[in-house]
Amino acid sequence: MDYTNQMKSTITAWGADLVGIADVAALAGIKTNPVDLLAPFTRAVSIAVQLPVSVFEMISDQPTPVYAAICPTVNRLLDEIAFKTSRKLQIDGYLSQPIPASQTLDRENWYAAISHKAVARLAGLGWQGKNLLLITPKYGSRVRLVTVLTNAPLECDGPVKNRCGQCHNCQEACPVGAIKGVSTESHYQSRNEALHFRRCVEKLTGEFAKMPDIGVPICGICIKVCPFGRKIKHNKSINHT
Ligand code: B12
Repeated sequence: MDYTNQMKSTITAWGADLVGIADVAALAGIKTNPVDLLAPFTRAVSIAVQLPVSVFEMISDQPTPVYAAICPTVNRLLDEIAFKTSRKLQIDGYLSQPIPASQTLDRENWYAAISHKAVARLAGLGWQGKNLLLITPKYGSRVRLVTVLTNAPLECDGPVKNRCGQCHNCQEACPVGAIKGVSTESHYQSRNEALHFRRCVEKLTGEFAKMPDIGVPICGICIKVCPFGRKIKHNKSINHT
């Protein structure tokens, strides 16, 4: 097996559901903190972990305590996988840097070190949907993401086609009408092109995060109603009588 596939199967064995490689050159122009974050690197490894479908099915018009508890658990798993990935790349002789799964560096404008969604899209994990999130063909947006930057000579994957089509489920379901319903073939030029961004931020930070047993700015409604990844296979041999 070549080095890229070896790395991908090792990362999968550590608990990742999806792994792809983005060419850092394709990220030219993206906002990063610090501005020269990408300078020493040529590749970005994008890693996704799926959340249980049932967690989203329990959400109606607000996030649930179960969802609030699971998000940090998945972030911890992602951070651990990213750390181990980075460590292995370093042992193999390459530079590497994990970017935390969920760390906001600018709380006024809501920016992290780099957008995991942008990396994931260029690594072929999915497309940027009308809900502004990464939508994967298999799990929809029911995944959380992490990124590892490296200069290892990994083989790159490429973006996949946007499959939102005429679906407007997320736009119709958003409790504050934040989703504009605009399609993109690649990615939005600004968050405001896809969202009434402040409406989303205010609902999540001003209301949902202040609810008892929630405490974090989460929602989950535009994830739940997305048709991608919603179906699960039932084991027909199980007798429920
Ligand atoms: C701050 C933050 C928030 C803020 C601001 C959200 C926002 N839209 O920026 C708040 C608190 C509101 C929030 C809300 C949510 N968040 Co949030 N959030 C983050 C965080 C920590 C940073 C995001 C950031 O820096 N955005 C910067 C903007 C500019 O990036 P962007 O949204 O991707 O959009 C631009 C780029 O993608 C760019 N782009 C895309 N491709 C390319 C390519 C090139 C070459 C260039 C130049 C640009 C480019 O174009 C877009 C417009 O400029 C990330 C973790 C991370 N490091 O990515 C999680 C993250 C984005 N959040 C996540 C989630 C799930 C949510 C929520 C659903 C809440 C929840 N858990 O229920 C909502 C969804 C809101 C929505 N519909 O967008 C997940 C998304 C997973 C997925 N499947 O896509 C992430 C990745 C966390 C994770 N580790 O998984 N979040």
